[in-house]
Amino acid sequence: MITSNLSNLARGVDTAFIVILSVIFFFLIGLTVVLIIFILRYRESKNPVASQIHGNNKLEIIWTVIPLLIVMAMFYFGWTGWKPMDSAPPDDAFEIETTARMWKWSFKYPNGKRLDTLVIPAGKPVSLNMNSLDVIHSIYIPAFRLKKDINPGSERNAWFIANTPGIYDLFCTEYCGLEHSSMISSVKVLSADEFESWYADSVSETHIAVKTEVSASSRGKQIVQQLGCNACHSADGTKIVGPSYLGVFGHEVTVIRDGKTVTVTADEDYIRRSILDPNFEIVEGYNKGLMLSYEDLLSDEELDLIVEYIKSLN
Ligand code: HEC
Ligand SMILES: [Cu+2]
Repeated sequence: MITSNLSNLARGVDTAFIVILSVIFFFLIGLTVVLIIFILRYRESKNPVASQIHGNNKLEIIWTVIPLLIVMAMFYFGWTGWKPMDSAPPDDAFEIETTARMWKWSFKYPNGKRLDTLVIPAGKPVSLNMNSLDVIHSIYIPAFRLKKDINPGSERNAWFIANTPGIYDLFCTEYCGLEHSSMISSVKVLSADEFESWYADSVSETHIAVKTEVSASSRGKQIVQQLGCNACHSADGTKIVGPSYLGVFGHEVTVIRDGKTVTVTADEDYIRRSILDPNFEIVEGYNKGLMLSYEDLLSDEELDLIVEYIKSLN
């Protein structure tokens, strides 16, 4: 079968694609052949005097009706492929809160689990309730033929059924700024049984795979990587979108607070405040509103680990 069956949406999209592509190829080849025949048959040496033709109703009707039927067929397949994407999710759909922000995906499950990859059961409808915190993003899972814009301030839904266990790409397909290309993640489709035990497993309560054997600062580093902070911050002194973490801790930082320039010492509270309420004070020379609060993404323990990491770079 040429059409994919990885999700309930795939066949409709592939069918429309193949129908349209076939029409295109038919005309590409047909017109090229006719062109060559005409060049040979009516070239000047064979046909020195041009013949003048004045209208032909039969031809006019034929080349109006046939293209009309062709475009109506394309419309039909396009419509039937798109319709299931626009329908309301079934009542038994598994709902996942999907949040897009510059430049990270976050998937929150009904039991509080939170991850940056999408883990779902095979053969069961999954409904993504999607929201953007900042700009327009667009979710794209090519294998499932799923693609939908996510606009800040209005929740949108996308639902589908993944048929086959496996790992598939998921990314943002709406150019959303400097690190747009790092908004890449994956979908892990598990069999229903595997999903049940994964879902019930409380160890991976959040997306932070905290390993207890390693030091606090390297666990903090892991968290910072997983949350996507490094899209905007470096650890080597390079300015990206935001200041580098290098040598911030314990130093004086000039910030704008309520329109006034003040100097503060970057202590633990300052670091915490910078992460939970980034727009309370803005580091001089940087833009307001780029960093958004991570309050709902971090536990207190994780926040402490991040502070340890930034301290360790001093
Ligand atoms: C979209 C880009 C972006 C992301 C993602 C981001 N930040 Fe920021 N961050 C900024 C900008 C811009 C500033 C400077 C303006 C300000 O103070 O809010 C900043 C400031 C900071 C500061 C204060 C630094 C200083 O030199 O005083 C800290 C600490 C910080 N961010 C930590 C984090 C952590 C930890 C994360 C991930 C959980 C993160 N940031 C994610 C853009 C970002
Ligand atoms: Cu994006």
